[in-house]
Amino acid sequence: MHNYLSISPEVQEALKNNKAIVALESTIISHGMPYPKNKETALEVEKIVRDNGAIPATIALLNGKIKIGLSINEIDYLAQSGEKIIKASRRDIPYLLAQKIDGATTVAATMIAADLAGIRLFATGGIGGVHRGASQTFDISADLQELANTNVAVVCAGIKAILDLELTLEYLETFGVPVLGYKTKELPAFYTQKSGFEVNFKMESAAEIAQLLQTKWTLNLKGGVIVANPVPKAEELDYDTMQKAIDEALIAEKKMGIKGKASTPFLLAKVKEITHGMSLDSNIALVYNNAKLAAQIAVAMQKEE
Ligand code: PSU
Ligand code: MN
Repeated sequence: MHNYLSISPEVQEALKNNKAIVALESTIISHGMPYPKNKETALEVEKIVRDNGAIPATIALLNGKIKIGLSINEIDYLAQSGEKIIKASRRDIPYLLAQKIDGATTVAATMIAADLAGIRLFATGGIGGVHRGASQTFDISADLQELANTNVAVVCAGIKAILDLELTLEYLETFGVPVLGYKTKELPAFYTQKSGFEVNFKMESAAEIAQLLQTKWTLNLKGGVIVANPVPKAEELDYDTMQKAIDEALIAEKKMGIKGKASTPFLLAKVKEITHGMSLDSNIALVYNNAKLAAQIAVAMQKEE
Protein backbone atom coordinates (compact mmCIF):
# COMPACT_ATOMS: atom_id res chain seq x y z
CA MET A 1 0.00 0.00 0.00
CA HIS A 2 2.81 2.41 0.89
CA ASN A 3 4.13 2.27 -2.65
CA TYR A 4 0.95 3.89 -3.87
CA LEU A 5 0.35 6.52 -1.19
CA SER A 6 2.22 9.80 -1.14
CA ILE A 7 1.28 11.96 1.83
CA SER A 8 2.53 15.54 2.04
CA PRO A 9 4.83 16.34 5.00
CA GLU A 10 2.17 18.62 6.49
CA VAL A 11 -0.54 15.95 6.38
CA GLN A 12 1.92 13.33 7.66
CA GLU A 13 2.72 15.54 10.61
CA ALA A 14 -0.99 16.13 11.26
CA LEU A 15 -1.70 12.39 11.17
CA LYS A 16 1.17 11.65 13.53
CA ASN A 17 0.04 14.26 16.05
CA ASN A 18 -3.63 13.35 15.75
CA LYS A 19 -4.63 16.78 14.44
CA ALA A 20 -7.95 17.44 12.78
CA ILE A 21 -7.75 16.87 9.00
CA VAL A 22 -10.28 17.46 6.21
CA ALA A 23 -9.99 15.63 2.88
CA LEU A 24 -10.90 17.54 -0.30
CA GLU A 25 -11.62 16.13 -3.76
CA SER A 26 -10.09 17.19 -7.08
CA THR A 27 -12.82 16.37 -9.62
CA ILE A 28 -14.60 19.49 -8.41
CA ILE A 29 -11.44 21.40 -9.43
CA SER A 30 -10.88 19.86 -12.86
CA HIS A 31 -14.43 19.01 -13.93
CA GLY A 32 -16.69 20.95 -11.59
CA MET A 33 -15.68 24.55 -12.27
CA PRO A 34 -13.96 26.61 -14.98
CA TYR A 35 -10.43 28.04 -14.70
CA PRO A 36 -9.38 30.20 -12.84
CA LYS A 37 -12.40 30.14 -10.50
CA ASN A 38 -11.65 26.48 -9.78
CA LYS A 39 -8.11 27.26 -8.60
CA GLU A 40 -9.18 30.25 -6.49
CA THR A 41 -11.94 28.13 -4.93
CA ALA A 42 -9.64 25.18 -4.18
CA LEU A 43 -7.12 27.46 -2.45
CA GLU A 44 -9.79 29.35 -0.52
CA VAL A 45 -11.35 26.07 0.64
CA GLU A 46 -7.97 25.03 2.05
CA LYS A 47 -7.70 28.38 3.82
CA ILE A 48 -11.17 28.03 5.36
CA VAL A 49 -10.27 24.57 6.67
CA ARG A 50 -7.14 26.05 8.28
CA ASP A 51 -9.00 29.04 9.71
CA ASN A 52 -11.32 26.58 11.42
CA GLY A 53 -8.55 24.62 13.09
CA ALA A 54 -7.96 21.69 10.73
CA ILE A 55 -5.37 20.72 8.10
CA PRO A 56 -6.62 20.44 4.49
CA ALA A 57 -5.70 17.38 2.43
CA THR A 58 -6.62 17.82 -1.22
CA ILE A 59 -6.37 14.49 -3.03
CA ALA A 60 -5.52 13.45 -6.63
CA LEU A 61 -3.79 10.68 -8.55
CA LEU A 62 -0.45 12.00 -9.75
CA ASN A 63 2.36 10.12 -11.44
CA GLY A 64 1.38 6.67 -10.20
CA LYS A 65 0.63 7.73 -6.62
CA ILE A 66 -2.44 8.65 -4.60
CA LYS A 67 -1.32 12.09 -3.43
CA ILE A 68 -2.76 13.35 -0.18
CA GLY A 69 -2.06 17.02 0.38
CA LEU A 70 -1.29 18.89 -2.85
CA SER A 71 1.07 21.79 -3.46
CA ILE A 72 -0.20 25.04 -5.01
CA ASN A 73 1.51 24.01 -8.25
CA GLU A 74 -0.30 20.68 -8.27
CA ILE A 75 -3.64 22.39 -7.65
CA ASP A 76 -2.85 24.84 -10.45
CA TYR A 77 -2.00 21.94 -12.77
CA LEU A 78 -5.35 20.23 -12.09
CA ALA A 79 -7.22 23.53 -12.42
CA GLN A 80 -5.60 24.40 -15.76
CA SER A 81 -5.91 20.89 -17.18
CA GLY A 82 -9.67 20.84 -16.64
CA GLU A 83 -11.41 18.05 -18.53
CA LYS A 84 -8.09 16.84 -19.97
CA ILE A 85 -7.49 15.18 -16.62
CA ILE A 86 -9.31 11.88 -16.23
CA LYS A 87 -12.18 11.91 -13.77
CA ALA A 88 -11.21 9.04 -11.49
CA SER A 89 -13.70 7.01 -9.51
CA ARG A 90 -13.11 3.63 -7.78
CA ARG A 91 -12.94 1.58 -10.98
CA ASP A 92 -10.36 3.91 -12.57
CA ILE A 93 -7.80 3.87 -9.73
CA PRO A 94 -5.84 0.68 -10.57
CA TYR A 95 -5.52 1.50 -14.27
CA LEU A 96 -4.42 5.09 -13.70
CA LEU A 97 -1.90 4.25 -10.99
CA ALA A 98 -0.43 1.28 -12.86
CA GLN A 99 -0.09 3.35 -16.04
CA LYS A 100 1.05 6.47 -14.18
CA ILE A 101 -1.76 8.52 -15.71
CA ASP A 102 -2.97 11.49 -13.66
CA GLY A 103 -6.53 11.53 -12.35
CA ALA A 104 -8.84 13.88 -10.49
CA THR A 105 -10.61 12.01 -7.71
CA THR A 106 -14.39 11.94 -7.40
CA VAL A 107 -16.16 11.67 -4.06
CA ALA A 108 -15.84 7.88 -4.20
CA ALA A 109 -12.11 7.88 -5.03
CA THR A 110 -11.40 10.64 -2.50
CA MET A 111 -13.17 8.62 0.21
CA ILE A 112 -11.01 5.59 -0.63
CA ALA A 113 -7.84 7.69 -0.42
CA ALA A 114 -8.90 9.41 2.81
CA ASP A 115 -9.71 6.07 4.38
CA LEU A 116 -6.30 4.65 3.38
CA ALA A 117 -4.65 7.60 5.12
CA GLY A 118 -6.95 7.47 8.16
CA ILE A 119 -8.79 10.74 7.44
CA ARG A 120 -12.45 10.59 8.50
CA LEU A 121 -13.87 13.96 7.35
CA PHE A 122 -14.32 15.11 3.78
CA ALA A 123 -15.85 18.31 2.44
CA THR A 124 -17.20 18.84 -1.07
CA GLY A 125 -20.07 20.50 -2.93
CA GLY A 126 -22.42 17.68 -3.79
CA ILE A 127 -22.25 13.91 -4.00
CA GLY A 128 -23.18 11.78 -6.98
CA GLY A 129 -26.42 9.82 -6.70
CA VAL A 130 -29.17 8.07 -8.60
CA HIS A 131 -29.71 9.91 -11.87
CA ARG A 132 -33.17 10.74 -13.16
CA GLY A 133 -34.25 7.98 -15.48
CA ALA A 134 -31.95 5.48 -13.74
CA SER A 135 -34.56 2.74 -14.08
CA GLN A 136 -33.69 2.83 -17.81
CA THR A 137 -30.03 3.94 -17.80
CA PHE A 138 -28.82 2.24 -14.59
CA ASP A 139 -26.81 5.42 -13.96
CA ILE A 140 -26.13 5.35 -10.23
CA SER A 141 -22.98 7.08 -9.01
CA ALA A 142 -20.24 4.93 -7.48
CA ASP A 143 -20.24 7.56 -4.72
CA LEU A 144 -23.24 5.81 -3.19
CA GLN A 145 -21.54 2.41 -2.96
CA GLU A 146 -18.54 4.10 -1.41
CA LEU A 147 -20.76 5.73 1.18
CA ALA A 148 -22.18 2.28 1.86
CA ASN A 149 -18.75 0.77 2.54
CA THR A 150 -16.10 3.31 3.47
CA ASN A 151 -15.77 4.99 6.87
CA VAL A 152 -15.65 8.63 5.83
CA ALA A 153 -18.19 11.35 6.56
CA VAL A 154 -18.97 13.60 3.60
CA VAL A 155 -20.11 17.16 4.25
CA CYS A 156 -22.07 18.37 1.22
CA ALA A 157 -24.95 20.68 0.38
CA GLY A 158 -27.35 17.76 0.10
CA ILE A 159 -28.06 15.84 -3.06
CA LYS A 160 -27.57 17.64 -6.35
CA ALA A 161 -30.85 18.80 -7.78
CA ILE A 162 -29.95 17.32 -11.19
CA LEU A 163 -30.40 13.86 -9.64
CA ASP A 164 -33.42 11.87 -8.53
CA LEU A 165 -33.46 12.80 -4.84
CA GLU A 166 -36.15 10.35 -3.86
CA LEU A 167 -34.38 7.34 -5.39
CA THR A 168 -31.05 8.47 -3.97
CA LEU A 169 -32.54 8.59 -0.47
CA GLU A 170 -34.00 5.10 -0.95
CA TYR A 171 -30.64 3.76 -2.08
CA LEU A 172 -28.89 5.31 0.92
CA GLU A 173 -31.47 3.82 3.26
CA THR A 174 -31.00 0.34 1.80
CA PHE A 175 -27.24 0.57 2.33
CA GLY A 176 -27.50 2.01 5.82
CA VAL A 177 -26.04 5.44 5.16
CA PRO A 178 -27.37 8.03 7.63
CA VAL A 179 -28.34 11.36 6.05
CA LEU A 180 -27.89 14.09 8.66
CA GLY A 181 -29.19 17.63 8.29
CA TYR A 182 -27.10 20.36 9.85
CA LYS A 183 -29.64 22.52 11.66
CA THR A 184 -32.30 21.44 9.17
CA LYS A 185 -35.00 18.81 8.91
CA GLU A 186 -35.38 19.43 5.17
CA LEU A 187 -32.85 17.85 2.84
CA PRO A 188 -31.13 20.67 0.95
CA ALA A 189 -30.89 20.35 -2.85
CA PHE A 190 -27.46 21.83 -3.55
CA TYR A 191 -28.42 25.26 -4.97
CA THR A 192 -31.45 25.58 -2.71
CA GLN A 193 -32.27 24.96 0.94
CA LYS A 194 -35.58 23.49 -0.14
CA SER A 195 -36.03 20.09 -1.78
CA GLY A 196 -39.38 18.81 -0.59
CA PHE A 197 -37.65 15.83 1.11
CA GLU A 198 -36.52 15.25 4.67
CA VAL A 199 -33.19 14.19 6.10
CA ASN A 200 -33.12 11.25 8.52
CA PHE A 201 -31.89 13.21 11.52
CA LYS A 202 -31.58 16.90 12.30
CA MET A 203 -28.30 17.69 14.09
CA GLU A 204 -27.76 20.87 16.08
CA SER A 205 -23.97 21.08 16.32
CA ALA A 206 -20.62 19.83 15.07
CA ALA A 207 -20.14 18.11 18.44
CA GLU A 208 -23.38 16.16 18.03
CA ILE A 209 -22.29 15.01 14.58
CA ALA A 210 -18.86 14.00 15.90
CA GLN A 211 -20.54 11.90 18.61
CA LEU A 212 -22.69 10.14 16.04
CA LEU A 213 -19.66 9.33 13.86
CA GLN A 214 -17.74 8.04 16.84
CA THR A 215 -20.68 5.85 17.82
CA LYS A 216 -21.15 4.45 14.31
CA TRP A 217 -17.53 3.51 13.81
CA THR A 218 -16.93 2.28 17.38
CA LEU A 219 -19.78 -0.17 16.78
CA ASN A 220 -18.11 -1.19 13.53
CA LEU A 221 -21.16 -0.10 11.55
CA LYS A 222 -19.10 0.27 8.43
CA GLY A 223 -19.72 2.96 5.87
CA GLY A 224 -20.00 6.67 5.47
CA VAL A 225 -22.36 9.36 6.63
CA ILE A 226 -23.82 12.27 4.70
CA VAL A 227 -23.81 15.60 6.49
CA ALA A 228 -26.19 17.78 4.50
CA ASN A 229 -25.37 21.42 5.08
CA PRO A 230 -27.75 23.87 3.38
CA VAL A 231 -26.34 26.53 1.04
CA PRO A 232 -26.23 29.89 2.91
CA LYS A 233 -29.47 31.86 2.52
CA ALA A 234 -27.70 34.80 0.85
CA GLU A 235 -26.35 32.57 -1.93
CA GLU A 236 -29.40 30.39 -2.35
CA LEU A 237 -31.00 30.30 -5.81
CA ASP A 238 -34.70 30.34 -6.54
CA TYR A 239 -36.18 26.85 -6.42
CA ASP A 240 -38.47 27.15 -9.46
CA THR A 241 -35.79 28.85 -11.58
CA MET A 242 -33.41 26.01 -10.77
CA GLN A 243 -35.93 23.29 -11.54
CA LYS A 244 -36.51 24.91 -14.95
CA ALA A 245 -32.78 25.25 -15.62
CA ILE A 246 -32.22 21.61 -14.72
CA ASP A 247 -35.07 20.40 -16.92
CA GLU A 248 -33.58 22.37 -19.81
CA ALA A 249 -30.11 20.92 -19.14
CA LEU A 250 -31.53 17.39 -19.05
CA ILE A 251 -33.20 17.91 -22.43
CA ALA A 252 -29.92 19.18 -23.90
CA GLU A 253 -28.10 16.17 -22.48
CA LYS A 254 -30.53 13.76 -24.08
CA LYS A 255 -30.32 15.55 -27.43
CA MET A 256 -26.52 15.40 -27.42
CA GLY A 257 -26.47 11.77 -26.29
CA ILE A 258 -24.32 12.49 -23.24
CA LYS A 259 -24.08 9.54 -20.86
CA GLY A 260 -22.09 7.89 -18.10
CA LYS A 261 -19.28 9.74 -16.39
CA ALA A 262 -19.68 12.76 -18.68
CA SER A 263 -23.20 13.33 -17.40
CA THR A 264 -22.57 15.15 -14.11
CA PRO A 265 -19.93 17.59 -15.45
CA PHE A 266 -22.11 18.30 -18.50
CA LEU A 267 -25.23 19.02 -16.47
CA LEU A 268 -23.38 21.27 -13.99
CA ALA A 269 -21.83 23.27 -16.84
CA LYS A 270 -25.13 23.51 -18.69
CA VAL A 271 -27.00 24.71 -15.62
CA LYS A 272 -24.30 27.33 -15.13
CA GLU A 273 -24.77 28.49 -18.73
CA ILE A 274 -28.55 28.63 -18.42
CA THR A 275 -28.39 30.60 -15.14
CA HIS A 276 -25.75 32.99 -16.56
CA GLY A 277 -23.16 31.86 -14.02
CA MET A 278 -25.41 32.26 -10.99
CA SER A 279 -25.23 28.56 -10.21
CA LEU A 280 -21.43 28.74 -10.12
CA ASP A 281 -21.43 31.49 -7.47
CA SER A 282 -23.86 29.50 -5.41
CA ASN A 283 -21.76 26.34 -5.89
CA ILE A 284 -18.64 28.13 -4.63
CA ALA A 285 -20.44 29.59 -1.60
CA LEU A 286 -21.80 26.22 -0.55
CA VAL A 287 -18.40 24.54 -0.86
CA TYR A 288 -16.91 27.18 1.47
CA ASN A 289 -19.73 26.62 3.90
CA ASN A 290 -19.10 22.85 3.83
CA ALA A 291 -15.33 23.24 4.35
CA LYS A 292 -16.02 25.23 7.51
CA LEU A 293 -18.44 22.69 8.96
CA ALA A 294 -16.20 19.73 8.06
CA ALA A 295 -13.28 21.39 9.88
CA GLN A 296 -15.47 22.03 12.92
CA ILE A 297 -16.59 18.38 12.98
CA ALA A 298 -12.99 17.16 12.53
CA VAL A 299 -11.95 19.31 15.51
CA ALA A 300 -14.89 18.00 17.55
CA MET A 301 -13.83 14.42 16.68
CA GLN A 302 -10.45 15.05 18.34
CA LYS A 303 -12.24 15.97 21.55
CA GLU A 304 -14.33 12.79 21.35
CA GLU A 305 -11.28 10.52 21.41
N1 PSU B 1 -20.63 17.94 -7.33
C1 PSU B 1 -20.19 19.15 -7.74
N2 PSU B 1 -19.17 19.20 -8.62
C2 PSU B 1 -18.58 18.05 -9.05
C3 PSU B 1 -19.02 16.79 -8.56
C4 PSU B 1 -20.05 16.79 -7.72
O1 PSU B 1 -20.71 20.16 -7.35
O2 PSU B 1 -17.65 18.15 -9.83
C5 PSU B 1 -18.30 15.54 -8.96
C6 PSU B 1 -17.86 14.79 -7.71
O3 PSU B 1 -16.51 14.46 -7.85
C7 PSU B 1 -18.72 13.55 -7.68
C8 PSU B 1 -18.91 13.32 -9.14
O4 PSU B 1 -18.12 12.47 -7.03
O5 PSU B 1 -19.12 14.62 -9.66
C9 PSU B 1 -20.07 12.40 -9.42
O6 PSU B 1 -19.96 11.92 -10.71
P1 PSU B 1 -20.79 10.63 -11.16
O7 PSU B 1 -22.22 11.05 -11.08
O8 PSU B 1 -20.32 10.36 -12.58
O9 PSU B 1 -20.42 9.52 -10.22
MN1 MN C 1 -22.75 7.87 -13.41
